[in-house]
Amino acid sequence: DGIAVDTPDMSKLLQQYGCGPIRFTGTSDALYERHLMFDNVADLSTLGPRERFEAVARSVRDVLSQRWVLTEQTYARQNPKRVYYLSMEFLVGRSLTNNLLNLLLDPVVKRATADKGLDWIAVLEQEPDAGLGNGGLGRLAACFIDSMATMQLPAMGYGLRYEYGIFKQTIRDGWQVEQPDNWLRRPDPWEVVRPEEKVEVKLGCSFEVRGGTLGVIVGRPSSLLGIPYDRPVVGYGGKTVNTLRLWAAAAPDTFDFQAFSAGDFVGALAERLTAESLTRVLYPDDSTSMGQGLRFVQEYFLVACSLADLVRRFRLHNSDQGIPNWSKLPAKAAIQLNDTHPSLAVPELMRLLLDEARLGWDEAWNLTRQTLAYTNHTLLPEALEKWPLPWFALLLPRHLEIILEIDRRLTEEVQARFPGDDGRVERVSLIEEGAERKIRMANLAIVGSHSTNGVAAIHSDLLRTVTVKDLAEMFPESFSNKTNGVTPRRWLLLANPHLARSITNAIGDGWVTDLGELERLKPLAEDKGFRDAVRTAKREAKSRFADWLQSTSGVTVDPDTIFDCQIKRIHEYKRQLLNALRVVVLYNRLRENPDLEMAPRTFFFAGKAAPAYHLAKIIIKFLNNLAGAIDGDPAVRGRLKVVFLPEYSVSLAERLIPASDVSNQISTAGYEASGTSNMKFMMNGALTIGTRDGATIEMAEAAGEDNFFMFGLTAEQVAGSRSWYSPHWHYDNEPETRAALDLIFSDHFSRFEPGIFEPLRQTLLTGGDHYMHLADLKAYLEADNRLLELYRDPDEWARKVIVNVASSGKFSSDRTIAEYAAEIWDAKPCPVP
Ligand code: B1H
Repeated sequence: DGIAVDTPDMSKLLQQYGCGPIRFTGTSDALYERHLMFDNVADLSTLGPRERFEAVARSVRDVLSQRWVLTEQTYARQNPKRVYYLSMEFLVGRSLTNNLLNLLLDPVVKRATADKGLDWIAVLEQEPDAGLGNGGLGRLAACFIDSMATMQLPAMGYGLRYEYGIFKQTIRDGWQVEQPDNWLRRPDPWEVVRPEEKVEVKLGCSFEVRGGTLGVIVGRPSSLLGIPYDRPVVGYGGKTVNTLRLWAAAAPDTFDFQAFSAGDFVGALAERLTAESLTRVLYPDDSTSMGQGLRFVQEYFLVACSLADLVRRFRLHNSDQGIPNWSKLPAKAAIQLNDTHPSLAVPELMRLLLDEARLGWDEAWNLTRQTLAYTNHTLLPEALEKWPLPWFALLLPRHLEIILEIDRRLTEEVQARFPGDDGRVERVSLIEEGAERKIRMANLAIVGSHSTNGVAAIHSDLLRTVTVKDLAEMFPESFSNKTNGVTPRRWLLLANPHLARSITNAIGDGWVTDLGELERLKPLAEDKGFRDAVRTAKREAKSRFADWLQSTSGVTVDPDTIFDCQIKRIHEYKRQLLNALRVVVLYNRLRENPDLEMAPRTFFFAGKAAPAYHLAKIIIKFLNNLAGAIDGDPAVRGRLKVVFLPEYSVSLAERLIPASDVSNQISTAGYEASGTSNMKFMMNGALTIGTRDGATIEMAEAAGEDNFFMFGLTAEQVAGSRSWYSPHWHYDNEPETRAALDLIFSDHFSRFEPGIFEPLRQTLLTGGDHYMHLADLKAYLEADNRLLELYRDPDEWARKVIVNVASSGKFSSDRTIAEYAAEIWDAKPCPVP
């Protein structure tokens, strides 16, 4: 009667979750029915899919909650070394299907929903994406916490509970329009607020937000409260349930209405709202730092709340008669800084150890360095954070003192080790001199930690040998590489059920937690049955995607065409324009020679532009106009189609990547630190056409260059030819390049908006083009030809697909986390009984 427990496996599982035999649905005291009734207090017949989603999600949370509590109890009892991952972004996406999958409960719920006649898809669609990040950096943090829970590491993510995540993108007349993402409008069923674990954050002045900028009231110290909102992070198999703790800002309960406002009660309440607005919204910039004061305070708030919280936990478990044993801190806590965004952790931890623990400088400094570790995610100069020194003076005067003392000692050390090398002193200094003095946050993070890592081999090399060469020479033992990875649970098992089933049928399901097992698929490239299974899975994913697109947007795509994708933030260095030029060349070829034999293709683009990044928005407009013009041209109908998919998100990526045949990874070599969508495509059986950049280099190495479509200048060639590179040479000497540009500048794609694409001329041609698009266009087209050639032989194509999938094992975030745990954190699993 609706009792979900009828197999020994299932009852064992529910015992593991501490639930015993529970009723998930079907009776009046089953979890789902109770939530539906008592959370809504309404006539059940009036409740819609949203209420049903909440009831299902709450039921799932009920099932995992005892395991969640037991996980924390186990850590408290065992007192292992804990890992803390500090990040301004966690791009989690949806949680319901992921949690069900990781709890191994999806069969139960499938049956229960069938019993109840629930429209499961409609229920799932009710969950908004938790869009608490911009792109790769935020999604990496989400993959990492999944891997850490799966590997039973005693780990915790710390971030901010933005009320508004990354903006919603709509396209109007081809232009990007931003809409606020009010994802918490409806109560979130996963989070648990823990007001009793609030922390206080002190600031050297008061501040107010007016028109989006931060106004400072000097000389009036203030304080804020950080309220923790916890989200469960379920490891695969449901053994470990870790915590993602997100901080929300609030005004202190003791808020002094009298002293502050002299009777202005309403004004005082408005000030309270100011405090709460600190965590209102995520900054929508990727790979660039906008240098906003509000962002600066957000970053400090994350650091101050998280360190206060973890130091409190440390004291609780490592004190003797009330006296904390501070020397144990590095043996009990590893703090990983996700880029420099939380790098104020260096002076904040120093402050806690100096002023609160009352340690001497040297001891505090050693403990700080041994506890902290820093990951760099980009070499783009515009992304390297530098905060004006006067802001420190106003908001964080004590931190400024500490930073200046760190800098004084650093300078002494440089002078002692490299006497007379004033240039070096200037370059490693934490302070950038100039009209306005600034603190270099990357230098601070490197000096104040024992570990600095890049996110792919080429990136770590460039970081060490070019970007921060002098610091790497001073602290060579600090530097290492940790190539990124992605979680195979969400990105293969959940996103691509058909391919996942084919793989499991062939080699068993060990790959889910040990992706290296995929290697065993290699010989099956020669197995016709497996090739057919892989082809069928791809075809299935493509028609699923086509159906979804049709039903949600009315756009028709043909699953029998090649699906060729570039989906990522819009940025000049990622070179969506290079891809667009390729499409224009192909379009010209077909216009000139209608009988040309060319496999029909659908080109998908998706991605958001930072709202203030003007050129990126023009690129979006161009892609949309390109799509429109090609659609309207009968000469290429059925042979070439371009689709710009609005609102790129985790959920959209989960739909599109499994359906893709071709993955474009075409950044200017030396600019994409790693990339992570490249790995998701590879696992899902797409072939990659790409430049030798980021982790794509290591992917090609793993699969063998024969199975990859690499082209273009290397990072060395880019650096070596920058001074003499001339886009005009390519325009003058390459007929197809010229014809493509001429077509664009003839307003062929802007017939009713003449001249709007003039800025593209400036970028690609007359402005010298920092990202050297034209230098790689010819090689791109040649690689594209090789790809099309291969496509004519479906068996060969399938072989290469299989070799790619089989070679993608290295790119599991489990492997990445194993390396962090062994080489940076010295952290061990702490299994929950
Ligand atoms: C990456 C960022 C980033 N690198 C500043 N840097 C931000 C910088 O809000 N901000 O101020 C936000 C994000 N993001 C990406 O990190 C790299 O471009 C990718 O190549 C890499 O794969 C990813 C994860 O390491």
